[in-house]
Amino acid sequence: MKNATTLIAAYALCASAIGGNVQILVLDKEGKPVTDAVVVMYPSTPNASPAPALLPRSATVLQEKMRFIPEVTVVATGTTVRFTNLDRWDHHVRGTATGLATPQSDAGFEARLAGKEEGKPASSADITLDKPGAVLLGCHLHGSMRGSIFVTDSAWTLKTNAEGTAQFANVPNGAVKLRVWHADQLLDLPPQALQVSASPLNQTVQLSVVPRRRRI
Ligand SMILES: [Cu+2]
Repeated sequence: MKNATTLIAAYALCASAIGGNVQILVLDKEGKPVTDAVVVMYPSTPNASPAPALLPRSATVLQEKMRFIPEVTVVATGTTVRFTNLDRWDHHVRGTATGLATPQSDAGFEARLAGKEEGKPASSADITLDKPGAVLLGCHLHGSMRGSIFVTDSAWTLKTNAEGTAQFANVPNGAVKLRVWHADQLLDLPPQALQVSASPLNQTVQLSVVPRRRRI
């Protein structure tokens, strides 16, 4: 009898660990899919991590042809991000914290990166981001350069793809708080509550803005 109880308990634990597949579609104000929106989910089982992990252990943001590449980077709190200047001219990168998570924060950073000389390694700066929230990237020398780093406190965080979707597998069953962030969405969207079960869940989130087009 004791064994049977243990078995049932083990099965229940296992069943609760198997979650559902969740797809979030982000649309702009006009109903078009939005690429590079950040989708954050907070499952009610906070210590359940996605496998394989969705977030990188480290990240690199290049400055190349007057752009930040990638334009949007998502990292976990505490991750070190390397800025590397591949252009022949200098960049003076700045990061400014913004958003709900750090409204009063004066956290920010600057890095002057010399232009790359032929045959020499590119100059880099390593910045550790230890506060959750969005960091807007800019350059003191080139006003057109825009980018962002979203520092997340949830292992369940993804950028939307070219179709505007973020797909999460095996999200723990139960209540999940959903948050969507986009650099052009200045007024943060209210978080949504989802109920995840074994059956697939599709949710659409609409921004109240039309993100500006990236200059080619
Ligand atoms: Cu620059």
